[in-house]
Amino acid sequence: MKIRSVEPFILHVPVTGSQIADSTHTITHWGVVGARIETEDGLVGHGFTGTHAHLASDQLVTRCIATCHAPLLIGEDAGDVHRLWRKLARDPALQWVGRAGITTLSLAAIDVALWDLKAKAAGVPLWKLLGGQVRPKVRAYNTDIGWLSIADDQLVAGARRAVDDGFTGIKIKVGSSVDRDLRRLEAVREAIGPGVTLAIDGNGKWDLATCLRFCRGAEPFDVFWFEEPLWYDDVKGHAQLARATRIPVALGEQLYTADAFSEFFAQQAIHWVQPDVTRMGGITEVLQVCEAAHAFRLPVAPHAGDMSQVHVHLSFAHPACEVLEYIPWIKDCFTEPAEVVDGHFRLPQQPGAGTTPTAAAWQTLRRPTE
Ligand code: 0YR
Ligand code: MG
Repeated sequence: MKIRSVEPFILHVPVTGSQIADSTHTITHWGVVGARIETEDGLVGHGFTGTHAHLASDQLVTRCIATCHAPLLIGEDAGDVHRLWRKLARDPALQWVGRAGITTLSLAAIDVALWDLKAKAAGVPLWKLLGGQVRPKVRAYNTDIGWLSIADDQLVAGARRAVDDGFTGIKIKVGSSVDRDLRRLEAVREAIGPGVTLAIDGNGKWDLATCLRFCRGAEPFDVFWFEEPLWYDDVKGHAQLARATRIPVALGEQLYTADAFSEFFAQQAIHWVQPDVTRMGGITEVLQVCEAAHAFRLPVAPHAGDMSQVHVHLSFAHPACEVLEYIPWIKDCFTEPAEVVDGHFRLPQQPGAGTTPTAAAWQTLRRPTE
């Protein structure tokens, strides 16, 4: 399993409709920015991070893959995932310029590619390597019906449609104005009835005072969790909010390290743990967060920066993973799409991590890496 080459790639994939918005971003495409690693015996692995498809910033990641991380990998045994993770994550030159950020996204792509290779070499889907199937089903919740850019009547119609399609959980975005968001929350709860879990996501927009006011109004609508109510890194603020409201607090999609999660655990500032293999140092580091969460008896709901191609393997295999986000934008770019049937993800069958692009996606969606 000697590594012969590490090549970066960028795919830009359109979102549903022409664009979507949450409280902090409006986007037209999802960026699949990654590494293709080939071994001397001809095995190929793919891993990627998820971006908002801005070519110039995506190219910072591909540059890191090609010129900083690739040279550390050539000639190494791809099977030594943990050793290579440390070699890259603790490289003195890179650590000095970025212990988090672009270097982590690059590391994420490479780590996932190494796990993809490992599973392919063993001839098994990744979930088998991660300990085997721990639960019969992985419940999906639908985020794609809940964007802030969707008008009120369409939001309600979409929520109903998702429930008719078999989803038992949905998530809607908040963070526009307290009045508008409460009105939308109430309308959606009324449309879907009491039996469907309804989460909300603020994407870090509001301050504590606004969150407190919003939560007082939202509590009657049985909110499953309030995700990223406050600025991503604000441990103290989330701890205060968690004490002040009955609504559980969820976060983690913007945290780069296991250390960052530890701080939220220690301060009781989090109820739902949402690590992302595309944001942290890949599967290797997300496993560490899942183990820590499990030890604290906190449930994990991985964030879909990978649009659940990789996280579905983790969710079938790790006992802490309770529910998984569904956004269908990029699934058809892969040879085994993360499909949901009757509100649950299908168990992956193909060897690997679910990251192998189709020939069609590879030909039509690629953008220049430099
Ligand atoms: C768009 N999921 C999220 C998208 C999504 C974001 O900005 O990146 O809404 O990743 O918060 O839970
Ligand atoms: Mg979110």
